[in-house]
Amino acid sequence: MERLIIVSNRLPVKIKFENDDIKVIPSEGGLATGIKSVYKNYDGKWIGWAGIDPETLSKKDKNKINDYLAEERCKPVYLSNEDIDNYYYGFSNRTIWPLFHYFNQYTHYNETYWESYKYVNNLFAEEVIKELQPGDKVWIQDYHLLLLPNLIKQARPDVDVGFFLHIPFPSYELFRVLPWREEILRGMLGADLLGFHDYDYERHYLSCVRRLLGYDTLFNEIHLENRIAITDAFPMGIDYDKFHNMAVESRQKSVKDKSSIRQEIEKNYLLTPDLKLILSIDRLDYSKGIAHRLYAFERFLENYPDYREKVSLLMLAVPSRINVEQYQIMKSEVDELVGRINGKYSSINWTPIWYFYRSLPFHELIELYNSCDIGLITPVRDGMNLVAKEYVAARSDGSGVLILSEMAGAAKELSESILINPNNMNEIASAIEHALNMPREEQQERNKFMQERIKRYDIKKWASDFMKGMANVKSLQEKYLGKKLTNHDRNTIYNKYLNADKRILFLDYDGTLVNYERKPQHAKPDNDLYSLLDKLSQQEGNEIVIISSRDKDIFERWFGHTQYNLIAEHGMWIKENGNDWAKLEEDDVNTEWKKFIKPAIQFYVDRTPGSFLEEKTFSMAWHYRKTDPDLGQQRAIDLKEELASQSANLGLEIVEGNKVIEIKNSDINKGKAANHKIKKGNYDFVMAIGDDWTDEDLFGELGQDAITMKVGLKNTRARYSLESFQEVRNLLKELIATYENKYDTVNH
Ligand code: GDG
Repeated sequence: MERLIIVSNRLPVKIKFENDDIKVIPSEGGLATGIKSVYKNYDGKWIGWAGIDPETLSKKDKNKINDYLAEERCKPVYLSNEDIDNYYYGFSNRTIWPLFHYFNQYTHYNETYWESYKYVNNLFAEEVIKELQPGDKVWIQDYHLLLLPNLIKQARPDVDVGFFLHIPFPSYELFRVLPWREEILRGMLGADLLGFHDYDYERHYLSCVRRLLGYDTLFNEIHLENRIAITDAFPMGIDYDKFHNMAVESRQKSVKDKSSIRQEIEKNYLLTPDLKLILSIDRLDYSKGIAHRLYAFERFLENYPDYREKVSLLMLAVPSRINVEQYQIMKSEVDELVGRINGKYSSINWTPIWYFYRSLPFHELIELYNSCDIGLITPVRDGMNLVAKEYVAARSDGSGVLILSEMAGAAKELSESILINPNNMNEIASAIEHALNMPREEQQERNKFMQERIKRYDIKKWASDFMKGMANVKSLQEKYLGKKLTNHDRNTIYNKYLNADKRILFLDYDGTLVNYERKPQHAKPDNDLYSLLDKLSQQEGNEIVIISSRDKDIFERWFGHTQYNLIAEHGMWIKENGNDWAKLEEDDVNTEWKKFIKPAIQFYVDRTPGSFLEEKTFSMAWHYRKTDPDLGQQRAIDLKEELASQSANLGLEIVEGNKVIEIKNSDINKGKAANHKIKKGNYDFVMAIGDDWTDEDLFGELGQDAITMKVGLKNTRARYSLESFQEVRNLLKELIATYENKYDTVNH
């Protein structure tokens, strides 16, 4: 059976010490339910922090805990108090959490936190790596472990890694302020599949990867040096049946079996029979907009005075991260606000806000969901917000109105709720009034749609969809990797090379022989390259042709002093064996079109900082490698369209290269130029290596007998693919060495 390793900050269990005994109680949480549902297809293990300080445990207790956890298929990572302070309360909850929720002003940039975060991610990696067996899958959860995917991938490239982020991923403008932004992005990129709740978070992540790391993306594919990673949106669901069925049950017995909260309310407050209840439940967290909600309720009481004494807000805030000062400040703020509003509006018969700062057992939560007329959920930013889904699921008779912030990921799926902007107090106040007056049939109609949707895409479906996503990535990767050169292929090529008398090697330049990244200085030939090409061209029977869309003058400067064959400008110019440059095409190639097209390209240069126009004798190119990647991409699409419409019937061709759009006469291309060479010789070894679209003509023209290779993981006509320009150089060096070895053997 396949194995699945889940990794999260906390294990889905609680460890309790009772009467000198230790108990391990499995969690009822949504994530645990989802994961358990996919476990039936896998042998699995869950690795995470056990929530316990190892210093307080005797060796015997520790062993006992490990054994109990093993029974639950869990393996603990032990973290010291200092780790928890710096990694958990520090980097996770004082840096990542606020920044990713757009609370830049609360974000701490602290080296000690960062060092601890790296250290703990490494600790997790060690534990995971110890567990791994060939063919395992690993699924990592959330923002505490952003570096873990890459730590695992580096150690075990054979293992499939998935990652799911439960909180938002912020926009580039915000993310880029993080001093460790590249490390974080690369850490996450170790995953083969990266899941987010929402397409917007996915889009932000892709944009950061493009802008900060310079990787190309094609829809949701990220093209890394040696692998494809995929991003996708998986909106997390809840265990619908559990919430709904329990609510149905609870309604049947609620009259006799009241929850502690209800008993407390009835004991302490006067309750009028027709009092309407608004429910709010969250962890006490600044992202949840709890103060906003209180101000909005106050505004409601102000704007609609007739509802005083007829409506109360029941607010449950679950204590959370109390070690972080921002949470303490917020608690005082909420306490004061509740006191002030109650002080202002309370009467003998009525308390506007009932506020409880604690967590409740599950059945009480259900009772509250089921019995309160309105669910009011107003986060200022929330990855998903499961409480909103739970409120709808637990409406056993389909009545009830959900008022939900647009800023919660859940808003996309719960569009039949009343959606509000949490910063707009008047809008929330009128939404409450609207909800109080909504006819029961309309409530049921709206909830019916939402319940159906939440039931269909529940937590089990979420987990199984993610696992399907992992399988799909694998087959996509295999498709790309299918062309990777194997050792067997290499040997075949070396043998063919050795046994041939007349060889020709067509080598594209940028991205094939040199790195074609953002820095232009990398494009110049270096000494290693000259020496490699010299050796290659000096081996008996060899002709090498550097074939490029580059301007001939640049090639003259770089290679004019050598004996290599050069083909420039897509095949317009040729220089053979150190002779002068000659035109490959007829003299009368028409270039009249250039004067019409140039202003159009110039217009794009002016509007796209970082881009430039390169004018060659027979073509014009718009380069956008150094522009903002998203802007460059967008402008490239627009320019292509514009050039296509302007150049219709002119016999021109628009070619999309690596961050360049080029327009040229359609009868000039690398394939035709190569053919010109091939015709002249009787070659028994033909090889062509290239990295972009313009090389596809070359591969097509040379046909099946030639050894064609594409650099990078892209769709291609070539027979093989190589990872990088470095791998090209290594392969050429191997060819030289194989030949030299044979030559030596023959002579000694
Ligand atoms: C993060 C993201 C994303 C709450 N009070 C009690 C209680 N709860 C349970 C709820 C719900 C869960 O806690 C809270 O989940 P949320 O999704 O609302 O919020 P976060 O804790 O911030 O979760 C969030 C989520 O991860 C999943 O990806 O949706 O955006 O911030 O399930 O029922 N449970 C019990 N007693 C309580 O008093 N038993």
